Amino acid sequence: MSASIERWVDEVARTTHPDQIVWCDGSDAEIERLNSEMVAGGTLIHLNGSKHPNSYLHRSDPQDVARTEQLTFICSERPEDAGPTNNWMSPREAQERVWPLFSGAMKGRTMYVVPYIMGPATALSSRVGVELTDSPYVVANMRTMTRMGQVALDRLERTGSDDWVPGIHSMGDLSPVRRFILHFPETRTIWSVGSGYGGNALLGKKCFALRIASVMGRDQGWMAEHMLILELSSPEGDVMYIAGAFPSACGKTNLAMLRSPLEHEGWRVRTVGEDIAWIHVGADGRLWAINPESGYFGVAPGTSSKTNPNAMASVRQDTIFTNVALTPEGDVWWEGIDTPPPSGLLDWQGRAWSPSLGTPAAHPNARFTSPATNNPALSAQWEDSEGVPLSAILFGGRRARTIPIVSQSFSWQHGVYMGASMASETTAAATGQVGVVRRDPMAMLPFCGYNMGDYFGHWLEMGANAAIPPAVFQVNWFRRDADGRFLWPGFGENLRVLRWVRDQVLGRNPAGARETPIGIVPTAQGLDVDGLNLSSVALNELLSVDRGDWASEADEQGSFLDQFGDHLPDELRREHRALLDRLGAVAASR
Ligand code: GTP
Ligand code: SPV
Ligand code: MN
Repeated sequence: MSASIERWVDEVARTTHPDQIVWCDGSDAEIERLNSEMVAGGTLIHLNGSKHPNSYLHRSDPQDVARTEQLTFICSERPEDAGPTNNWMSPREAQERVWPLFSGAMKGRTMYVVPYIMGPATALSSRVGVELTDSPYVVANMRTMTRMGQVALDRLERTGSDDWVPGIHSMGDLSPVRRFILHFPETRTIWSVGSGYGGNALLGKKCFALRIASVMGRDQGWMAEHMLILELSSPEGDVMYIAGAFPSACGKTNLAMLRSPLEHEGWRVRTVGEDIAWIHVGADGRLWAINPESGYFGVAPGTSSKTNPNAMASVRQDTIFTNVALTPEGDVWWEGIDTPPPSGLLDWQGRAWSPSLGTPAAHPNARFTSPATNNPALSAQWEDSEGVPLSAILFGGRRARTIPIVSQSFSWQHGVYMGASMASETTAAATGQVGVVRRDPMAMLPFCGYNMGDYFGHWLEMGANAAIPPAVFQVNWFRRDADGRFLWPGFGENLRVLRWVRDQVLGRNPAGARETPIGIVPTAQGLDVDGLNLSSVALNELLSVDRGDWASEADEQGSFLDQFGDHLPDELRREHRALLDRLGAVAASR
């Protein structure tokens, strides 16, 4: 056992005063014991084993159901290193204001020592973390989401490395007034207090694998991204890997698990990852991606056997459901699942519920935690040590107007501009107003551990270092008609867009694509919409690039990027000017 870990555990225990300390080994016996303790203590409900074997329901504190971005800080020495889009707190203020919240915080509780690996156990690019937590629910989730326990200590021992990321987590008193999620990029340390919710408390996920890892990637020449990774196979036998950065609750899990409507023809989609990608330049000059996680912490509402059959199969067993509704038979229910709500339902807070209440039965950010190995569409390559080579990167978001269903960038540089300037409507994955359009560069606004201006520079550099960078696209499944209805069926039918992307990558689309001021967009014939019952008006709308909408869009992009000042790479300023020029050229030609 690593002496440095033991020393740190002792030191933290001297502040937090747990009743006992338990080192987690990740064994079956251990999780069975933890689960029965939580059931006995009332924090887990055992679900009906004939509906969901080995599965549980957890109800959060009603004030603790989503990430709290306003309470999330980057604690670099200099505010400039956090940049204008992050909350900043000096390490000294953190010590004075936040560290005291850990004092005695674990009295009457157990402190679990949770060693874990982000990435496959033997991959060179994997990294080890250790989370100290007083929440057994966090331990149970970390066991599914990461390679957890003895396997992580073994990796340190085998590699002779003492390089691990420390994270301290306490539920505290769960008051949002005393809740802080702090990241120290210089010491690569994480402190989280006052929340038990996923992204705030499962420190391997957003805190390490994105915020701290993005800093490591900047320093070491790789990238940590909020991206799905999927494998697309065609009837011709070629296989292509595509990554996609969409903001929280904007469709990564669903695209990564897409069930192809044309499976019988040989069009297949398989999942490599559904939330996070770590990306390296390969010896062959391509970008290679691994999924550092081993489970899915997915959005429940909207998930059904129609929209995402692979997710429904994945959550059939070995799953922790959080903040869904409970049926009298001990089954789970949420809005958008296959069946109408049964009577006698208890809502996500355990209160009697009926449709007449007009409130959702499941919390809109209710989640499932399932092992990746439950996914019937898991790629055979999902834990390859080298990762998979990316042919394309998609940037996506929720936009009711303006953004066409798909467009391709003219170059890597223009693709970085597309990512840096993208926006999306806010969702229930974070507390605050839902449905407000905000800029969310590369879907990383809440997850970049350093100045995003420098982050854009890192993207440009990664493309320059790759002889064959992926093609870059922007997609939007969420455009609406005048009555507010989605114009595009989405889900499985997104395969049609993936096929257009593949054709573009293979250079086979001469008649199916046209240049517009914002990028290369399908022609009306270019996108296969056979059998969709899509009116030509709807199709035109999906493919349209409206000059007026884009004039204000480009303006907003410009003022957003301006805030990065000297940190904004000149290349992006040039791309912005080039976009304005192209839009102006359209204006002049009409
Ligand atoms: P995080 O886990 O928060 O990072 O989210 P995610 O990007 O993985 O989002 P997810 O796939 O879980 O989708 C979030 C919500 O969007 C769910 O309610 C889905 O049903 C819905 N959704 C996903 N894909 C589509 C689509 O193609 N069309 C429509 N209309 N809705 C979609
Ligand atoms: C997200 O909000 O992007 C998620 C869920 O994937 S959480 O782990 O809570 O961040
Ligand atoms: Mn996410």
